[in-house]
Amino acid sequence: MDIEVKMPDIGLDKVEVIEILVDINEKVKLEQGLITVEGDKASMEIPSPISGVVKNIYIKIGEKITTNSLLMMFEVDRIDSLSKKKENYLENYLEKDININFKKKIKTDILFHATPVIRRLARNLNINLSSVIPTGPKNRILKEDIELYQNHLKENILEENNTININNYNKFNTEELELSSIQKITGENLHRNWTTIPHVTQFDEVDITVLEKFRQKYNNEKKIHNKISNNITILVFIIKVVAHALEKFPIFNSSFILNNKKIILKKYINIGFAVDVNNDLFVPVLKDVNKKNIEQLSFELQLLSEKTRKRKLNTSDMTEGCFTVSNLGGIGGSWFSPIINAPEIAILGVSKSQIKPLWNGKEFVPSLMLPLSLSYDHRVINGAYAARFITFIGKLLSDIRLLIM
Ligand code: CAO
Repeated sequence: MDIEVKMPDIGLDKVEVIEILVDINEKVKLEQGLITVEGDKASMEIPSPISGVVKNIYIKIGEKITTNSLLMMFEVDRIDSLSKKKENYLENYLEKDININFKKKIKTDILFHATPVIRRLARNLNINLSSVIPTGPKNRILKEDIELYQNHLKENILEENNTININNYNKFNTEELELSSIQKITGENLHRNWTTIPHVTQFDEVDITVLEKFRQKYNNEKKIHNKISNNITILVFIIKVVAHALEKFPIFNSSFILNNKKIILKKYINIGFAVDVNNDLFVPVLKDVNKKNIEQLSFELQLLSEKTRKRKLNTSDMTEGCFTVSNLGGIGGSWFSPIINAPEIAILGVSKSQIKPLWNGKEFVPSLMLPLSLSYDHRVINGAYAARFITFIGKLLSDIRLLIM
């Protein structure tokens, strides 16, 4: 059966055909773009009201057309009986009257502005532009909007797949556990950060033999004089050294503002440290680390750790961080890639130190080596800057006297 496809009423008197999106003999799906027309203020794609094969095209690029201009002849041999929606479209079309719903559909489709390049991109990616949220001037859809929508689609597919997997599990020999509210929040943040920030992780191993000897000697002497005092842990030295490195490499002490592509440099140095409390992850923040000595920092770290374990942190304890240190060394494991805690732009992962043979030019010397993993936002930090930053941290941890230089 042959069906004429005419120009629907899109609320404009005359529009120019700027693109013909299908060819003769092409099989076209319902709502697939047929032509792009341009009015005074915007260009828009006219979707097909039916599925079928294009038999003839009656318009040319550059031609001015109006409502009801004959666009194409379609050969329609079969209506997809599974799709009620498609049947409605066709029935209404056969009555030679453009259905109200179809009109509405066209109206919503043209509420956006998009250049032909963007329309072509959307078509190639099989994306319906009416679903994309425009962020450009005058509601224009930008390439970034399409990319964002594509990511959103991927996430939905992933979520759907996960749902299917859960339903596939046999409830008799498995158990379903609810995620805690903290896990849900941190999970969403981690997922967003992991999928939106281009992470690079730079690894290094640092000789802390001398520092560890000093730390143990200092702690032992303290215990002799003051029995109730707590150990200063290696983490405190790492945090202090990181603060010094942030002063020397200020780009690491910044936030990246995506919308206007700006970097906000911070003039304070607050460092968060990851704390695990029964699988809930918290990041309390030590404030003004550069202005405090190791003893003060150790005291505050213990106080904040205690508060975290008792789940008594308040908002100010967890905000205004500039950089995060995640130390799994007290537990074990060798290397890991930490996820950046946005809007920060880098995070330092620390793993368990181990004695390893280190060549000093003459012989192998048993040395206490601390594994570091620095993940950074590659939009802001380049590899050379990151390598210098982690090398600087390594130097300071190998010889803590450099802190006072
Ligand atoms: N390598 C070797 N030893 C390490 C170490 C490392 N990387 N890090 C800590 N240690 C040592 C400490 O120096 C301390 O030794 P001493 O008893 O000789 O003083 C010992 O391990 C215990 O340290 P600690 O873990 O009690 O204290 P801390 O200051 O290192 O850390 C806190 C405090 C709160 C961060 C920690 O208890 C904690 O919760 N760690 C888990 C962090 C976490 O969950 N990260 C995951 C985030 S991502 O999911």
